[in-house]
Amino acid sequence: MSTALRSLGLLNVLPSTPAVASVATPCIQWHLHCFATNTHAIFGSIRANVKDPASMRSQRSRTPSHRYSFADYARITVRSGAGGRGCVSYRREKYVPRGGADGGDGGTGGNVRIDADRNLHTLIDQRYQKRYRAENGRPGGGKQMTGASGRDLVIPVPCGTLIRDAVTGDILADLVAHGDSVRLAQGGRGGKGNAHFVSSTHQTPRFAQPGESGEVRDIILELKLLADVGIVGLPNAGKSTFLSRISAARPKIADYPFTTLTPHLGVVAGDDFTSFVAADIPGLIVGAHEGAGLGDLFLRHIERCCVLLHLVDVSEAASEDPVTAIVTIEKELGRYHPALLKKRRVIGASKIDAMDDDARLKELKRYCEQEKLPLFAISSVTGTGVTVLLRKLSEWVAP
Ligand SMILES: Nc1nc2c(ncn2[C@@H]2O[C@H](COP(=O)(O)OP(=O)(O)O)[C@@H](O)[C@H]2O)c(=O)[nH]1
Ligand SMILES: [Mg+2]
Repeated sequence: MSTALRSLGLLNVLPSTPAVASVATPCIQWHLHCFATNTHAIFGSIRANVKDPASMRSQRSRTPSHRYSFADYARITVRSGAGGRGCVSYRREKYVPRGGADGGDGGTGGNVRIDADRNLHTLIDQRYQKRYRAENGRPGGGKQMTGASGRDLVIPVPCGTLIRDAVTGDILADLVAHGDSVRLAQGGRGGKGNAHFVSSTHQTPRFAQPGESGEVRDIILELKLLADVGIVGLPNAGKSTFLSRISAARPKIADYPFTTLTPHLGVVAGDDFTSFVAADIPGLIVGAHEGAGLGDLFLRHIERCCVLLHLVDVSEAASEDPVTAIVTIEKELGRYHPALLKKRRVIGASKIDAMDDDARLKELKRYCEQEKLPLFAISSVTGTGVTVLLRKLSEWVAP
């Protein structure tokens, strides 16, 4: 995905500075520039108020509630530093009569950057700090001294964070690997000092430019976990038990629905297969796409998975028969995003140790043959069929 975005040039996207007429004097150029920037801002905000139904829908369905402890979404405002103002000053020195203008330029404002950091795992910091501001440039000084530039502000986020413009909904960057970085707001330019405006007919200019103001942007950060295999299924299908069997992850497990309230990642390593990362995605029930239960908020985490492991309880204790359970979940996946159904999907018939007879399993087999879905019968408690399934998953996720 990130490669696709990179090839489209979506990384390091910054608004361009409006062109200024080259015939104007530097001072007029400056005012023209300010006018152009303001006009740009006014028309930008008018455009932003035009409601696009598609983007509205996607915004609404993805706006999470803060009820969940897992911080995978944040809306922040970033502001780059303003440029320092130029200085008005004149050279005064012994034996140098009429020393002339020597006001220096203001320093450039700091940029705001977002960097992917492999040591972070959630967007918890951005849940508490909503406003970020880079340092302003310092004003210029006499003796043609340029002001110091403002320091850049770097906001570290976990790998797998997608950055959107909060107003337009456009994707600005997808920071997948450690060290990926995007500049979101460029610091304002420093104003020119009066030394710049000296000419043969105007030898003592008594003005200098003010610094350019910084950019302000509203940004949405969405964390999409970087897992190879996404484990989905109805509550109590045995997803968390399976993840804790195959990895060191310890999600909460119990025989009531919604035991697990946040996604969990686990690294699956074996002697005879390549290791991969699996994610337990909780909360899918009928109507999840409309917000039932935990809603479909966590489905964003399987958008990057290459394989979906769909677990279904085939024991007698299951509340639904396996085929109905599969159809329910597939409908929810399709409603969230049809592309999810184009991913490679595997059905895992779980809890086979608790089966009294294999009627349900046979029915499921028929359905899977008809739909051409691979089926694996497993038990996370006894370990039956688990290694075979893991080897197959590892084969599919291997690059
Ligand atoms: N007998 C048996 N019980 C299981 C198995 N896997 C999970 N369970 C039980 O099923 C219940 C729900 O499991 P859990 O992993 O929390 O399901 P989740 O909601 O899909 O994460 C728990 O009481 C587990 O002990 C299994 O393979 N065999
Ligand atoms: Mg669970």
